[in-house]
Amino acid sequence: MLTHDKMINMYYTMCLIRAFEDRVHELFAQGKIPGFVHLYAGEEAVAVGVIANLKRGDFITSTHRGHGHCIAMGVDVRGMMAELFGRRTGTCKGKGGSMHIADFEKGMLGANGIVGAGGPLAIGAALALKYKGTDNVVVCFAGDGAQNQGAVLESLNLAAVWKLPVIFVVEDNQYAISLRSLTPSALQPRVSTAKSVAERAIGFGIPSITVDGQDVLAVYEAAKAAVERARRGEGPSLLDCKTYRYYGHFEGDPMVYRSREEIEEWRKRDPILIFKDKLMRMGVATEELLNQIRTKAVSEVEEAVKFAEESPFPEPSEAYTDVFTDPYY
Ligand SMILES: Cc1ncc(C[n+]2csc(CCOP(=O)(O)OP(=O)(O)O)c2C)c(N)n1
Ligand SMILES: [Mg+2]
Repeated sequence: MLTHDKMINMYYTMCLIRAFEDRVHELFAQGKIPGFVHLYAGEEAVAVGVIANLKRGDFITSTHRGHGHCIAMGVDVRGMMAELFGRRTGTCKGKGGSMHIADFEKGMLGANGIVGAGGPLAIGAALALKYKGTDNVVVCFAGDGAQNQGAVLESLNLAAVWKLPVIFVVEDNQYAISLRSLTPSALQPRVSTAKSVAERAIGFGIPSITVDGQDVLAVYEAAKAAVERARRGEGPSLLDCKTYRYYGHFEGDPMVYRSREEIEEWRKRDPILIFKDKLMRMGVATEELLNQIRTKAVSEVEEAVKFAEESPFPEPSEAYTDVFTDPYY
């Protein structure tokens, strides 16, 4: 059972992710953030609902849209913002940027610019945990588009064969850049003839479930069963979470492939508003308290922006430290 404190905490984390992403959207438009940025706003319930089931020693692998996963794992938002700004105080000393934030101490094995690359990393980590004989688990977050990458399909197969403690979490936001991927549509056969990723998982011998990705409590419950199964040593599961991203594929995306009406429709089922309504109806918190929590999240992000802007850039003499490319190659 979720305690009231834990639910309030989950609400705060969702608000913190939203505040972070909304602010980054503005900062990017102002030209303050270099590189590519993919925002998670709209998908908060997935990261928070799943990660609320994790404990110390568990790991996650992430995607190019990884800020929400980082924040839900407890990565410091000041370091994250500084990382986006390319500053020395960033989580990865300003050298990774949005798509390469990793914080091993927190169990966050890294955002990843390579679509589907989290699959092999997750099963590698899970194999290590199994060897060590712990009851820790690994969550592999990946998009709907990533589900058709060979590396992900091989990871599903190996995870099932080796009975690894992995939870595959599909963030089906319906688009892979501008292509409608697995969601049934006139274009569906261009990508896969399977009706859904959940259905396809059965073929690998992996139990799966389709989840309302806008309802954090539904995600929490589905993930709880999958995490418990993995901790018992019974192997992997897959959660197919239906969700939606509010901003473009990347910041700067003209979004010609979807309508304003479609976005408005999804915003009506906003995960933070749905949770807020539930918390009030369940008597967990008053509207006043929930509004204060949201304001607190916004100020935490403001502090992070200040911290980032006041932080120095890395020294040029450190350009080749902590990076894995050969400067002479
Ligand atoms: C191996 C690889 N192929 C292609 C790309 C280019 N790319 C970046 S994001 C993306 C779409 C990913 O879609 P999805 O997995 O649904 O994630 P979403 O962006 O919707 O969160 C593609 C094709 C890449 N980064 N890596
Ligand atoms: Mg997608």
